[in-house]
Amino acid sequence: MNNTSWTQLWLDYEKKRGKVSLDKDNIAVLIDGFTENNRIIKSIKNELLKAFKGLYGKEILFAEKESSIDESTYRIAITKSENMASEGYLIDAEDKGIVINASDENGALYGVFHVIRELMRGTKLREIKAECKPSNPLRMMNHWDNMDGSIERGYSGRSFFFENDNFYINDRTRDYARMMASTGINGIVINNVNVKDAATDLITDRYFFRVAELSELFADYGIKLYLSLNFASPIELGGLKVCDPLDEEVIKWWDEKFAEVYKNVPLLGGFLVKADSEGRPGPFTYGRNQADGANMLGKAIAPYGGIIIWRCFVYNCTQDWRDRKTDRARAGYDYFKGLDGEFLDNVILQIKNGPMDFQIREPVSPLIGGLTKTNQMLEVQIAQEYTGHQIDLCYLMPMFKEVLDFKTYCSKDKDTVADVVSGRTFGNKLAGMAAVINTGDDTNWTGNYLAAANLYGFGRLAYNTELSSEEIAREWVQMTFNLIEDETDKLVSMLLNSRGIYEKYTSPLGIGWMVTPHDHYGPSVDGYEYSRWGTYHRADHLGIGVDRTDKGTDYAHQYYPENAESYNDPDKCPEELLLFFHHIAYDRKLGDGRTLIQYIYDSHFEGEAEAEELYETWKGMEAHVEPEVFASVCHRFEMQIANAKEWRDQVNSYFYRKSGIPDEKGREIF
Ligand code: GCV
Repeated sequence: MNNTSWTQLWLDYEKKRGKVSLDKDNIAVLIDGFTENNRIIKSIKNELLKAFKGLYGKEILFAEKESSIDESTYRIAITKSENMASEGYLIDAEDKGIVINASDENGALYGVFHVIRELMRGTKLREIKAECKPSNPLRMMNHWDNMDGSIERGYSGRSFFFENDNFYINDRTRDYARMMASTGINGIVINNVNVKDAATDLITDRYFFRVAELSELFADYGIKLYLSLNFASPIELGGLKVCDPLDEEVIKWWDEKFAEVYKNVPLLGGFLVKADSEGRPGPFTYGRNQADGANMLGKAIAPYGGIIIWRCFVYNCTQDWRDRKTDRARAGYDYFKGLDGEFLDNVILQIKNGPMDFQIREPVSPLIGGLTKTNQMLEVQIAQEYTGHQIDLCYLMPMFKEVLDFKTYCSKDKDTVADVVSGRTFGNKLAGMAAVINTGDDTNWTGNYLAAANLYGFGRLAYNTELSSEEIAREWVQMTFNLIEDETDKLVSMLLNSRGIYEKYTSPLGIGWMVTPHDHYGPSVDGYEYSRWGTYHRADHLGIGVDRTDKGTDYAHQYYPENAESYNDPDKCPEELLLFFHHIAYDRKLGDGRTLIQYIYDSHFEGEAEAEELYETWKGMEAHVEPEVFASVCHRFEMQIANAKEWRDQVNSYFYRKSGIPDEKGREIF
């Protein structure tokens, strides 16, 4: 099988031909209660045709009414039933076949993809049963694609939306929308949050036509298109002197701008905004706060039903933190907590999972649940910026599950992150999850073939936060490959272990960073682009870690008391976050009796060895994987092992030199 089939990722029906069988000869689909020429219903029909043709070489019939289906034909009914949850579905067996009940087209679409998924996994048609509704109302992908075709933190080629300030809208775009819908994604931001150059013009007639065209294509799959917005547009596009959110002229400019935008792109979902961060303009310039900025836009967009997604990744990247009290981790909470309750209903705050920046391990941001009167959604990153650039294997669902399961103590019950960001805790209608996406124009979409597990996984998890990392991994492996059962198990466990392995050979115990500045791949123990004021790990000859207790930056007390108390105390702090919260002596004993320095050495040796084991396990799958895929993944593993060795050696020798304490096991430290 040649590599082009990978354009379809987990929806490669042809690949399953002969591998899965159908228990019925004739299939008819009856659509009942939905308008036949609805755009999503049309997509459903196309998908069913494609799936049955691909999987079994079978044509299926679309019946107009019940009576036209004869006794020998198995029926798939797609039935509108009002009492179902929005975007949910119920699949059940009935005498003549199965029925997919849904109250809306998105629910019907997801129900159909559920059936297809199960068929691809070898489930018999008549045995497919399910009752599903989305955990989160908003389930979004955020592209950091620039209009010149580059992608900020992209590791899979160039943008498939843009090149040379032009749009691509083609079959690949449609495949992308199909794949996203198949996992339950219902919103996509197509351009980078750092809005510069031509991207500022996305809200002008230079691009209206193309944005509208793309929004229509997305709508065929129940997906709303969103844009990232340049807060300084009134200056850059409107020729105004300021973009002060309280300035009358600025307010009027945005009112008129959104009227124009929605006249031309009526299907637009709204805007994502990065303000006052890493050089982006924002309300701070005018002495205004984040609510002033977000609400000004929220008010202007409200007449069109649009929403403003305002990021909380607001911090001063030039701050001087030599005083040991100033702490970047504090920034989100410090800027936003005091504004809780001041944001409009159509504004939602998007909060990164941790207080820093997508490290392999961080505590959950204290803003999540810290805000109790404000719409909020979780932002994670499947683009592997700090987690191996899609060279190293790092399946991220275990990390996201930990985040979702974290108990915030923000309420008596329903107080996990999953509860808060789904809107269950505080009754928010606007709520959900977003991921910075890991795609590009590489044929296989994600550079590393195995990184597609994160693309698939995020959508599935955002739709159903109850799914386990393992269930998601298994679905993906079964749909994507044709492995024997034993190998499926092995690949699933490779995925499940990969995050822990990456953490071991890079930066364990919550210390984070120690990564090459700017590029963020490979070790540089003291390196960090904003390190003018010293290192992030604050290691000296006695110990390592950042004191974020009440004796240090007091970040620990941004949490509710139950968490604050444990984070503030090195004896109670979860070990995996010890160095995030505490400066610890190298000779301090950890839970299992090992000293901190010994833990650091062991972790790096183990992590590297386990990366080699991953590769060995993969090699055992050669017989059942397409040669090109096999070879490409082998190449990535070779690079991963080289990377792991470099991390192991640099980190271990750095801390050996700093501490002067040798490895108890006498291993060579370079
Ligand atoms: C889009 C980190 C990344 C930046 C990114 C930023 C953000 O700092 O390194 O590339 O900018 O996060 O999330 O806005």
